[in-house]
Amino acid sequence: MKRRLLLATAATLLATPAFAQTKWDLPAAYPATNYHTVNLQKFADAVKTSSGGKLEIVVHPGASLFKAPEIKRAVQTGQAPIGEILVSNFENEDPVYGVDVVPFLASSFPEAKKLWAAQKPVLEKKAAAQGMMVLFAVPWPPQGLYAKKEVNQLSDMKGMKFRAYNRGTSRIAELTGAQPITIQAAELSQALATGKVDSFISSGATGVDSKVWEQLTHFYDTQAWLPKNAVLLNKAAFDKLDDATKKVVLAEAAKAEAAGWAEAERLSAGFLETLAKNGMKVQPPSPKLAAEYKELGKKLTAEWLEKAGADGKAVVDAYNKN
Ligand code: PCA
Repeated sequence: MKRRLLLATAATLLATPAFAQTKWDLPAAYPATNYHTVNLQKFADAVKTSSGGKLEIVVHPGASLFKAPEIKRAVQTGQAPIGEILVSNFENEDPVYGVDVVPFLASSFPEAKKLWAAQKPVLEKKAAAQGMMVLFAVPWPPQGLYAKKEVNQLSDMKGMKFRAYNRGTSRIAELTGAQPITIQAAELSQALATGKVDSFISSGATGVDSKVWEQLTHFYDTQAWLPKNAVLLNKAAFDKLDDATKKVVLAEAAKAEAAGWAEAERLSAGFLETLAKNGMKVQPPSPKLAAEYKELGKKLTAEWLEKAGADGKAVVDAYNKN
């Protein structure tokens, strides 16, 4: 009996591959076709190949594994070893997460990149304190205003049912007399279709993902900020990898960051063309709307700086220095 057991154990050992294979589930909140998700998939494929199959990352798009606001906690607690978050979703936890949604602080791709360089050390410190690492970040295109009617000045937003994705976008609704309703991108189409919301601020990418032309008519290209997605990694999960695989993860993360930024910028104008092709009026804001929005931006910047304390000041100072 004992002998048979021993033989069985030996057989199992022989059947095990020479290396330990690790599988990581990666929850993501945006559609499989979105360039963020495509970039994650390429990262996963590259890690698998470069690690010789030792590490497999399985991307779960569309908030199918965890809803967007739950992903950070899932990675922190190790329920998911790795996950993609919208950084500014966590402004409620700490205002410093909201820096890339401060209107007009960084409103072009080069400025957003500068802001990322300034923001990264602070985010890395926060992540480390929660047992996580920041692997890489990729921006969304500049944020504009979607509506179902003309908006020539901020007061035209009064009474709108405004979809917000975080604290900063809710605050814009509050200050303009619109009604903020927080809804993540995965539920946006549904909220538009049922009339729960009739306006929002986001990128052309999310407008295309959500086929907003089915309900909305106007897009104002206000280019107010470029929020970012970041990929977080549970540090204990990382520590379990062998040294060679750790190197692969970090090297492929750096490549994914560079590729993601390039792709966001490359696709940006095309999203607005798609909105226009589908019948939306895509236009720059009127001088009045632009001027009022800039003023609102100043107010929001001051508010944010006050809330974000020393960490916030450090990010903005580092940003202005470069
Ligand atoms: N799309 C995401 C975040 C920013 C963006 O452009 C959204 O609207 O939820």
